[in-house]
Order: sequence, then structure tokens, then C-alpha cells
Amino acid sequence: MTSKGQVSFHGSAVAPDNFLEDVVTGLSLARKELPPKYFYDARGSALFEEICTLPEYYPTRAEIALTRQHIAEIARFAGEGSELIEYGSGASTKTRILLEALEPAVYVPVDISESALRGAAALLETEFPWLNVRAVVGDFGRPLAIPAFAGAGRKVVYFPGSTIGNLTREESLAFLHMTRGQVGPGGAMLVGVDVKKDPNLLHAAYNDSQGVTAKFNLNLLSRINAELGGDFEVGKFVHYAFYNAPMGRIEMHLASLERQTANVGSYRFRFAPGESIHTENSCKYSVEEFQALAAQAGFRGEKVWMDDARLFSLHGLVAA
Ligand code: AVJ
Repeated sequence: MTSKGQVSFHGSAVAPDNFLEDVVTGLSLARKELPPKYFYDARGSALFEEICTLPEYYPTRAEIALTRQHIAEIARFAGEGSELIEYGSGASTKTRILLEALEPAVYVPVDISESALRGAAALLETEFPWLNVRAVVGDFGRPLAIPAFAGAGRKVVYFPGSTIGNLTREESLAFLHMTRGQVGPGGAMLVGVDVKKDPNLLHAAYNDSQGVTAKFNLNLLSRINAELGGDFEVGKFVHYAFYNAPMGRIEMHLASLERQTANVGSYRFRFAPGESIHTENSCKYSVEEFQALAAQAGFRGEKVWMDDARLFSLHGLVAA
């Protein structure tokens, strides 16, 4: 292909996040919690990138390996000239592998951050000059207006990284259902899903020896202090992550080391010794479990690809 692709940006009428409201609501619960999406300020995003390179954090490496290994089949599954829609894009290594092999008619990265999208689009323009990019600023957790692209093949939503693990099983079901509507009949989804395994491996992946995951978790309190006028004594909280086997998920918490209070604006929150703020779930699915969930949402599981060590899965789903 030699012709030049087009790049355009589209809004999707997103209701902006309300950080303060979400923090106050979450910290007012009997079991305190905060939404994991707020991890990703500039420092949090950089720490997450660092996590992806840690020896204990296998998901990123395993997913890249399996994508490389099975790319021909993945491309065949997506179909020629597809409309490739990526949720929570960031133009990562995985996306580049896919774009090269799939040569989609159009690539639609969807992200809440317009600046991240503009940066990614500028890079893609030089790396893939033939590629049509229609960036959508929006929250993939809500119904989106995806611009139609004349002549494109089927819609394929790419959702890598086991980001779906942040949702509870009920939320995932609703999300898959909504996405099925988004791709339409015969449309498809490629979802990266972390799989159940030796809990020691899971535990290590979220309790790395260099303490980067701890910094990533604790950064949420620093962010509240900086952006919402909070006065959390970050040194009096610790990162606490464990595998909750009955729930099939890693839970990350910030545990209070002592009895203390913290203020956020005019709100005051009390902490008992050892009491925690639940900051993240990272759900793990066996292949069969995820296929059953997808089927409940109206998808047929057509393909499952895994890396050699069977640490991570990529599901190829077709809207039934
Ligand atoms: C980006 C949600 C897939 O759950 O493994 C990494 C985030 N948290 N280490 C995950 C995360 C702690 C990651 N996801």
C-alpha cells in the first residue's frame, strides 16, 4: 500500500470524570474503595509502564509473545480490511504487531485522554503512513458513537492487556453485552485475559521485589493530596495485594498502619489500624470460564490463543 491514510478526531460526548465525587463516595463506604482508573495520572502511567517490564509481572510479556506467535491466525480471524477499534488504546507494542499484520481499512483508537490520542496518532502517522486513523475521545465503559467508515470489513474491537480484569464478573458481562451491540451482528472482539494459575505466581506479579507496584498503588493517595487538597500521610499506608481464590481475583488495597484520619477538602475520613482502601480487582479466568461469560453476553468463542507457558489468553469472539 502506498496511498496516504487520513487521521481524524471525533468526540463522543463523554461525561467528564468527577475525581472528588468518586473519592468521597468510595471513602464513605463501610468497606472503603477507590476506582482503579484514577491510578493513571502522568506518574501512575509511567509506573505502570515500569511494572510491565518487571521480571515478576508476566502478563505483558506473555501477551506480546502469544500475539507474535499466532499473528497470522489472528489476522485471518479479524478478516481483511476490517475496522479495528481499540479500547483504552495507547498504541502499545501489541497494537503495532496487529496493525502491521491486519492492515485494517481503518483503525479507531478510543481513549478518554485526548492528549494521549493525539500523541499516539502522530506516531502512527509516521510509522504507518497508509493507515486511516479515526480517533475517538471517549469512555469505552459507556455506549460510543463510532464513526462509520465506508468500505471497511467487519468491526473488530481489540481490548488487550487484561484490562477487562478490572471489572467484576457482573460488570464484565454488561460490558461484553454492550460491546456486542457496538460491533453489530457478525462483528468480532479480540480480548486479552489473564488466566488462573499458581497463586504464588499471581502473588509475586503484584508484590514485586523492587516495590514498583507498591509505588503505583500508593501514588493514588499522592494524587488525591495533589489534586483534591488531601492530607493523607502516605507513609502511614502500605501496599497490600493478595490472591482472593474464591473470587478468582487479585485484590490490591492500601492498608492503614495505625488509627488515623485523613481529610479531602472539607471531608474527613477515619481509619482503624489495618483498615484498608480496596483500590483494584484484577480478575483471572480459566479459558472455559471466560468462554462461558462471553456466551452469556451473546458472543461465540471462536478461537483462543495462548503463549507456550499458558500464562495468558487472547480470545477471538464473534457476535452471535
Ligand atoms: C492494567 C488492569 C491489566 O490488573 O494487572 C498491574 C494493572 N495493577 N499491577 C493488572 C496492574 C497492578 C493491570 N491492568
